[in-house]
Amino acid sequence: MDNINLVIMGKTGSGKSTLINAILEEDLAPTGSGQAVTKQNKMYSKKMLLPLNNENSQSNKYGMVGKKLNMYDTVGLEIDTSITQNTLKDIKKFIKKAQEDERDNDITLVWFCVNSRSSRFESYELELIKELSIEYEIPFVIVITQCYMDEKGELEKQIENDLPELSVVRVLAKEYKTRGGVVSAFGLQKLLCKSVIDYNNNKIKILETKFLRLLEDKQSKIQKLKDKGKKCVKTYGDKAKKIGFVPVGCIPIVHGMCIKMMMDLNKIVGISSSKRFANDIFADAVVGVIATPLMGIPLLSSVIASAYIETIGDAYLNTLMSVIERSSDTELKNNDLMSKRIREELQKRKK
Ligand SMILES: Nc1nc2c(ncn2[C@@H]2O[C@H](COP(=O)(O)OP(=O)(O)OP(=O)(O)O)[C@@H](O)[C@H]2O)c(=O)[nH]1
Ligand SMILES: [Mg+2]
Repeated sequence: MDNINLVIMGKTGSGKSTLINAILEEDLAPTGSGQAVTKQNKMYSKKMLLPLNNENSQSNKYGMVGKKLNMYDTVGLEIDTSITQNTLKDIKKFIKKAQEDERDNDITLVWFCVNSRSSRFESYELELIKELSIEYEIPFVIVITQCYMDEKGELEKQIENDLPELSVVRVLAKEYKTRGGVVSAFGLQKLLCKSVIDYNNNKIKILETKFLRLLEDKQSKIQKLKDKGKKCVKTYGDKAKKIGFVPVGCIPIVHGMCIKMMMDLNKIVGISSSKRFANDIFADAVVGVIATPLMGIPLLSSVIASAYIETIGDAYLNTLMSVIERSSDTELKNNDLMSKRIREELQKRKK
């Protein structure tokens, strides 16, 4: 028997408990309008036969495969309340536990309910979905609930636009009586099929999104470091401009500034370096990266001194950036490894 672990989340009154009762074909979860009805997260389980390989199958309402449906009904979300914080803590615990206990054919996913008549899809809902799906690598299906009309509304279009990697399914969990007649429930079977049959595809999509997000994060982090590094180099260059005429005897002072600048650059990118290391890499940088080492020729003016410092700074910053770009987060924390890579990179640039 496979377990299907479903977390049902969404704003208060979106129809979470009604949906659970409709799927389990039993009034297990209390429902109602007005104030929040579900006051505690609660799991409802039932063994069911589900025809999960053909969503149009008419042979049996839910088909032929034996599944245990564990449906976790949760307290309605509200913006910035301590109740919602506790609800989320519980939900995270539930997801983690379900994922740890998963056997080969078990699946764990979230149905996020949004009332079709909501005026908008809130930004906190969007952020929450993104955060949870990425952190737990868990597929979400967005369930547009209480759909009395079977046509795509603005809300649904907005959600599809905001979350293109997720499935969106429209449902009416319980028939709706109007003066004009009765609108029959619809969409439940499609919801189950989308959740189970598309599970692997959806999981892959989440992993892809996570990977792209990590890549973007890394790139923007690198860009920030680069900007900070450039500022640092510029500061040292400006400092040199202020020292006025630079006689030959002052070259050690200029070199001292370069070494200090390189130590600062290391610090900016999170590498702690000893003065000795900075001295060594400075030698590498001067001999290797700058085509004509200025050591031998007199520094005639502060403008040249400043250009000299900035050239070394830029070259060293580029070296640091290329080392960081190809190092993982764990590697970045290993100071010895980073020092080794910086030296190797400088040697490579020398050739
Ligand atoms: N006819 C009909 N009514 C629905 C449907 N879904 C929800 N409702 C009504 O909407 C109200 C709220 O539904 P609930 O299922 O209690 O909503 P909930 O999300 O569990 O709400 P909380 O527990 O308060 O967070 C109830 O009066 C339901 O009868 C539906 O598919 N059809
Ligand atoms: Mg409820």
